Amino acid sequence: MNLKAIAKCLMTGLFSCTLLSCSNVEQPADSNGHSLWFHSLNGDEPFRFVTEENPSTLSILANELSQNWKQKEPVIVKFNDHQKLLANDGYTLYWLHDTVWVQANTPIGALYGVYDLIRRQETGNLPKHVKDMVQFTEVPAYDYRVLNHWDNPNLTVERGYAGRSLWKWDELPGNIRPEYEEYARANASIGINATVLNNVNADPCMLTREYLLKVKALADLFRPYGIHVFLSVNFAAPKHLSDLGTSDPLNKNVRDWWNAKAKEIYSLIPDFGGFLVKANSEGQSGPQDYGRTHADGANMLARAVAPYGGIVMWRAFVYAASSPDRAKQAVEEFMPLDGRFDDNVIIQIKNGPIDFQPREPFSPLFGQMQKTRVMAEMQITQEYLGHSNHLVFNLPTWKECLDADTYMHGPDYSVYYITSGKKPFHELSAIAGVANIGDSVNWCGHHFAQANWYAFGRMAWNPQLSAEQIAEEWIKQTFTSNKKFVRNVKEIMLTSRETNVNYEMPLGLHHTFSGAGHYGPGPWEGSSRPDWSPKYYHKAAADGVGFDRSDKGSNAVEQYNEPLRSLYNDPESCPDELILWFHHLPWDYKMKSGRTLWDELCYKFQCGIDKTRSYIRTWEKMRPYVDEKRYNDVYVKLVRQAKDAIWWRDATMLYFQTFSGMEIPSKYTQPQHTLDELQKFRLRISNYETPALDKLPDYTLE
Ligand code: BDP
Repeated sequence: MNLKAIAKCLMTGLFSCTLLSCSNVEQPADSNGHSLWFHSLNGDEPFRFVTEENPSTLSILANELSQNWKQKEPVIVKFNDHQKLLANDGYTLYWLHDTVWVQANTPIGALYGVYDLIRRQETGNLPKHVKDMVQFTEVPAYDYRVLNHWDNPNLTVERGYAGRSLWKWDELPGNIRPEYEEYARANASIGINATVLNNVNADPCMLTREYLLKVKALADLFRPYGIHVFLSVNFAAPKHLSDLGTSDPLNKNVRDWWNAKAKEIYSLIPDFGGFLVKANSEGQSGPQDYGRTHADGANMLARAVAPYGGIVMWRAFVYAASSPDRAKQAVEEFMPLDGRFDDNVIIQIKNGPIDFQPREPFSPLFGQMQKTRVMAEMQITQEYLGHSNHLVFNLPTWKECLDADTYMHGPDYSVYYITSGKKPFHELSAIAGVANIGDSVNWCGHHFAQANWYAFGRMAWNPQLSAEQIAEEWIKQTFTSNKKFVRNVKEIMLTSRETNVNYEMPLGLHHTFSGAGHYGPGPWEGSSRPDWSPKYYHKAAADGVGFDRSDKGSNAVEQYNEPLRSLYNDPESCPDELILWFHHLPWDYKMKSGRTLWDELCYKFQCGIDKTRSYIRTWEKMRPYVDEKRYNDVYVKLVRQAKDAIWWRDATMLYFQTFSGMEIPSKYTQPQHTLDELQKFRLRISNYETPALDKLPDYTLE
């Protein structure tokens, strides 16, 4: 019965009819969220994997079809080596003579095609009337679509908020948990084809024989799902694991050590992907310890893996304590080395110049390196976005970076264009996401955090898919295709990123986090290292707020190509959402809206607060369509998110008030705690914990 009919029943007094129709809504069975986006296929029933000892990609494919293809048309899989278009894991699906054909060059391409078919079926996107031939061809945008796990051998996960590490190093290689294969299947279903198993702050032990055998066990399991295993390596490994006493990349013995290590790895794992390296950053060792450059270090490792087809992903996340503007450092350190990296080195650059903030401009390094392969690193785990307590669908942040035009040689040089292999020197392309996966039953801590894993994979396959399409696919497969549910939940997801920016750091503010776990606000905090303190970033003072990166300040704008340089340089033309990133402005500065900067900040925070409350109300209406368990899990976290939104506003604006002397307008939610109370509050969590909901400042939601 539709709404109009219900209204008519009410008007004509047929009330019992309405009640009857409501009680007919069947409550879905409880779910713990373990089945991810396969939920619509068989609820929480465990998937039956191929029982053979070493299943091949083709047996996995056949198994998926036999368990999940529910249509009457048969599916035929066809291989055709001559289809150049289909290189790199691509496939074609077509419907002809009441038969569905999956055409690919390789078994893994065909498996991707089968997952696509099943996705179309589950999201209601199969062609309806197949009179003429219908055809879809899909080729991934990036060669390597990589998850970076920041997992440690002691089972903690740096910035991981979903329990402990999925990899039970202490049990491997003997004990193979079912989750390992579930993980591989989930990744394959969204096109992810590479995984870096361990933390970029790498423990040298990962390269010992003992650990390599554990890594091999996982690689063997992942192989038929098309997933290449990589390792993060500690640059000082030769010094730690041998008696060489040095890790100097120009030392012959050190180079021999790495060559021998690569040979050993490839003898165990022939399709090993290569190395990810964090060097000379945040205390990690690197070539600069020996007076050498990033290129010297990267090329040494690249030459060790080159004979086997391996690659090196070398991170550009570098900064020194002494830097007057940390945002400038990657360009300063890497630009002089442009063109000096070997062909199998790719520089891995975080989306923004600082560190995965709710909003940053794209890293200017993308628009500068012209003779070096570059890739983007996104953060899936919500280090700065309320951990696994907040619902934040972060795909819009990543797309904002990929869609940004760098103007490298004039217009139409987006980050996507530059990184996806469109340029001649760029045959090698990759994109990475820092994983949000742990051993918690629902994999990611928050049921909606699964959407970020899903979205990263789908975007890495095709960055041109809209956030709306990806969100909708995920909702339908994870919950239900009920129209009302899809429409409402999609609205929450698609607005959640901007909401998060508004309640945490609007108008280009950044890093106002408390150092304790990067969860709550701490704008008043200082630090032994200035660039680790919020004060360094917001620069709030009597004369105003914001970091002056214009040509009158640190001149970081200079690292952007025109017309961006001029656009960002002038507060009149700088987009509002980045204005305090690039400018230090008086509290009464007149914004484009006509409001003063102070009022605009109050307004933006209030938008964030209001929106988090609206999510609670929307979710309450979704109750009939979602199982009790997931409904409640999400509900309590939405409530906490709304409270945290007020906490963020109170902490930031009450602290800024000590400089501005201005009031929070009475039409807005008024603070419930004093600045003093908030400053006394201490959150004690490590960098691999998310705070318990009842350990956070108390707030009342009216
Ligand atoms: C920062 C994290 C830190 C990581 C570092 C990195 O706070 O834990 O080690 O990035 O990316 O976001 O290396």
